[in-house]
Amino acid sequence: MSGKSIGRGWALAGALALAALCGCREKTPVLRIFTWSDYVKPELLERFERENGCRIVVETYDSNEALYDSLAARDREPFDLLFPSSYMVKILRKQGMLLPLVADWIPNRRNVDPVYLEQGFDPQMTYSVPYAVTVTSLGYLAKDVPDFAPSWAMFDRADLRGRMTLLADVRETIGAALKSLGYSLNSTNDLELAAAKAVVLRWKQNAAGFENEKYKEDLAAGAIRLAHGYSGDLMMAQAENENVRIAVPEEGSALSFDDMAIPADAREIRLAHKFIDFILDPRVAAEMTEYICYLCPNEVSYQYLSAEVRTNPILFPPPEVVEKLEMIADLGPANAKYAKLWEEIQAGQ
Ligand code: SPD
Repeated sequence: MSGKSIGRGWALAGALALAALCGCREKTPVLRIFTWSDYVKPELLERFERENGCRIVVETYDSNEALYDSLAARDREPFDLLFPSSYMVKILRKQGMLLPLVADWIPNRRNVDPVYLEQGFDPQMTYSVPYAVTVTSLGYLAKDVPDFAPSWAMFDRADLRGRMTLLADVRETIGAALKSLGYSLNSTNDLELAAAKAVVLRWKQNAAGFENEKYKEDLAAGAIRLAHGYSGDLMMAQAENENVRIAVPEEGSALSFDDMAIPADAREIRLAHKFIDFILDPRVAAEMTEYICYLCPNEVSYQYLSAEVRTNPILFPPPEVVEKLEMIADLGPANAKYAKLWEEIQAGQ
């Protein structure tokens, strides 16, 4: 056999392998989603896979900053859809890490609740669409925490020493300390931030630690008695243990929207838009709200929610609570102040 025909043979084999690979990709596209844990109903993912002839792979992160670090890391498989909080959407967008959305591919965007859109940072939904709402709260065991008060001061209680956790979330926990002192959770004032750091260090001495995911199991199991937590996670703990109660601190707390956004290096851009549109279908949004215990702010979906969910004051907080909530904002260059404080807090300085 001549060298020429060996070359042709290899070329043919290569072409066939490529065709098989391409054919395979065409047959079963893979949508890679990067999101928070317990944040999608598996049956809805399966339905989307069936209806769109695709496969979904979900990977999770436990904070906006962890999401940012993963995206910034080189040598990783690109994701097709992300769920950052609005302030992180702004940061990613400024750094060219997101794609603008194609509005015509998301007809269900008309269902998004305008009340929430107006409070967000992307009311035209140019780069992001709201997915779910978090009201950061305190979860506690009613029978084991005597004289509970809806206040950040609970983290100073000596009788709860070692039985409480704080969120391992820079903006949430420094924000809680700022609120406890009567300041904005978006403060960039150095004196206010120094005072907040002192509060977090004091709380740290009294708490079991900083925790972003396991606290819901620990609370439900009675391993801790009080948790600083994301509302839906605390509601999941409540579903496991009816002794769990949830309260929003009277000094005020954080309101966050986690949004859907497509990273700049996404491969399945059309499919990611289809998924966003699927989530914005009112019946899908209602089913998702019921499962994840966070409100999907889809106005048309509210009629499909159970009465229990529709009247839940954590999912639909009354005006007196809403007025005490503050959205976590992107602070531009001052974000670095928070990162530095957080490092110092972790190091116990
Ligand atoms: N298990 C899902 C947790 C998502 C909560 N949202 C985080 C908001 C951060 N400010």
